[in-house]
Amino acid sequence: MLSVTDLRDLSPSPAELNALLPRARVDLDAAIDVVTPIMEDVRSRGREAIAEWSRRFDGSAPEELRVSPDYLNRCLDELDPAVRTGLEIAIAHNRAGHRAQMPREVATEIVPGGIVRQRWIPVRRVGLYVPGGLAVYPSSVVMNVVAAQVAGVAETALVTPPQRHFDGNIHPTIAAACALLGVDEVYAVGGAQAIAMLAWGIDDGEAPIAPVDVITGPGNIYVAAAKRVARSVCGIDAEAGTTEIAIIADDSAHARFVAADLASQAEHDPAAASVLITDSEELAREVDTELEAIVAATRHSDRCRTALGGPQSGILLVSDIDQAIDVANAYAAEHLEIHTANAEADAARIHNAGAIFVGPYSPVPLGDYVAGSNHVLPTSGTARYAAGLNVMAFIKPVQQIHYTAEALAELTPHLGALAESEDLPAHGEAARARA
Ligand code: HSO
Ligand code: ZN
Repeated sequence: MLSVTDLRDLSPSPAELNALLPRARVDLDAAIDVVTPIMEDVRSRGREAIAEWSRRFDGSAPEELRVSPDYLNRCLDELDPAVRTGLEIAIAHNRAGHRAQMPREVATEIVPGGIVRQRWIPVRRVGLYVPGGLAVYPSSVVMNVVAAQVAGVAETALVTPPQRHFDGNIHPTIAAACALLGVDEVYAVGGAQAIAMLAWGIDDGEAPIAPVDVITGPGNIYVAAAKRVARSVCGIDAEAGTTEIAIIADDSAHARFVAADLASQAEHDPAAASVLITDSEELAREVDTELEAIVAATRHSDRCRTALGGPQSGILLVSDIDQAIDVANAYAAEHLEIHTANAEADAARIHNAGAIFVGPYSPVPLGDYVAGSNHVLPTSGTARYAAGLNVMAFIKPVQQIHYTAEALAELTPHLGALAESEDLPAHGEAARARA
């Protein structure tokens, strides 16, 4: 089912290796051309434009853009108790995981009486995008909202597409998750029109919607493109595109576990990428056989088969685990699992991955829901420089400077010399004025 690329006798340069790796090519520039006029339209015509674009792309538009608190609460009341418990556990675990990310404020006495304080200030208002396409992700509500709440964000506006099957309202499980998390500013709008609404706000006479400081959340290529456009007026998180899983496995790995995890992410999208990097031909064969069985029996069989058979998926045969690690670092997967005899030590050598899952009992779906880690992660190789969603997306490091008269006086001659060297005498005078 998976195609095989043999890298064993090759010692490719970084560029050659990159060309050999299975990777979907995404044309974000073309998507930017599509979303720009939509966003301009929303910016100038507000609600009316949103309703028109929603009808066109989502097949329905809600009567009221803002979801009523009544609907949110009713959906929580009617939520399957098992799902409610799952969400509650996900929320509690994510709170713990994200609290650990919060940096501490530190005051450093640079010179006697001269203090630089490193503060971390949350942005005031954020917009969170929750997709509602092929699959509906209440878990993404948890991932976005908990990170923002732990960071100390004051206002959260959440957007998610209207659903035709629910009379243009948002998906009931997403609504219930919002209610559970105490998010009551929720809008039934998706796509580029939602991103435009968040970025520029709406002020057309009816209840105004304020622009946000930061937009986060995963979405399709048009949402990603819209976030790039919005970046001119607000902050955005890293781009999370179509899901990817890469697994490093040696002959100690359990083929069924490996196959099950490859299939799990293939289920997201026919364009999802599942990549096995192994030095064991036997394991490669076993995994492929297991995959056949898993895919034949699973509910989204067609989707999985397309994803696993696509050029973005495959098996990479390597000579040893050292090469496997080099290949994984070059690929920079959104999710990387390590099923090797020395999994923890091998994990320490990974420097490019959105999130690293160590050992046979840490599958990606654990991280998707209840591990306490965030599942909004950088894709398409961007894990080389970008991080998954975390509290840092919502807080700004700000330095606060506080010197005494004596501390300033000590440094005034040095400041003056530097100011003179830059031909900025008024800078030196500002310091000397206090002498
Ligand atoms: N694996 C997806 C997240 C997700 N999985 C949501 C299930 N629900 C991207 O990290
Ligand atoms: Zn997933």
